[in-house]
Amino acid sequence: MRRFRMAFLLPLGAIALAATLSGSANAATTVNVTLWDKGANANMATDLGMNMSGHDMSKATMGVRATPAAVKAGEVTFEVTNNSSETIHEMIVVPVHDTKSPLPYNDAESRVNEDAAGHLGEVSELDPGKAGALRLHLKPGKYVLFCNIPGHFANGMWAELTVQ
Ligand SMILES: [Cu+2]
Repeated sequence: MRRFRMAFLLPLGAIALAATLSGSANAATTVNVTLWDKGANANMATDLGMNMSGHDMSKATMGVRATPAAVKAGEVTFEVTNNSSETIHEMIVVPVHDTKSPLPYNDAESRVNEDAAGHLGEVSELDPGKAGALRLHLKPGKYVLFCNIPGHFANGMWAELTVQ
């Protein structure tokens, strides 16, 4: 009798575990994104975009903070808040095809070339204090979240996201 019960219970346990795992895989994933700056009079760096020549991110006077920095593949919701008191910011999502190369950049406009970079979606031009959301279906890989108001990306306004 005892042997029978054990044999019967083990598969049930396995089914329960499988249900739990698939439940967590389907759970909504949210990335909280904060767009920040040190005020409209702060210095603007011109070389702090991802894989540009500058590397001292402590000089960035604006930025993108994304938590968590790594999420599971699938549906991902970005909840984006512009924490600036006076400057419009936005968040654009593109895939990173080469972790060592800069994004395609238009020097004359001081902006990333969004189409060439593979624009996946954005929360466009949030006024100071405003919030918006974006939902994307993301495959495993590296992505970058950045602001493409002229000059902002090169001033350090970007963050990486890993999708596993
Ligand atoms: Cu910005």
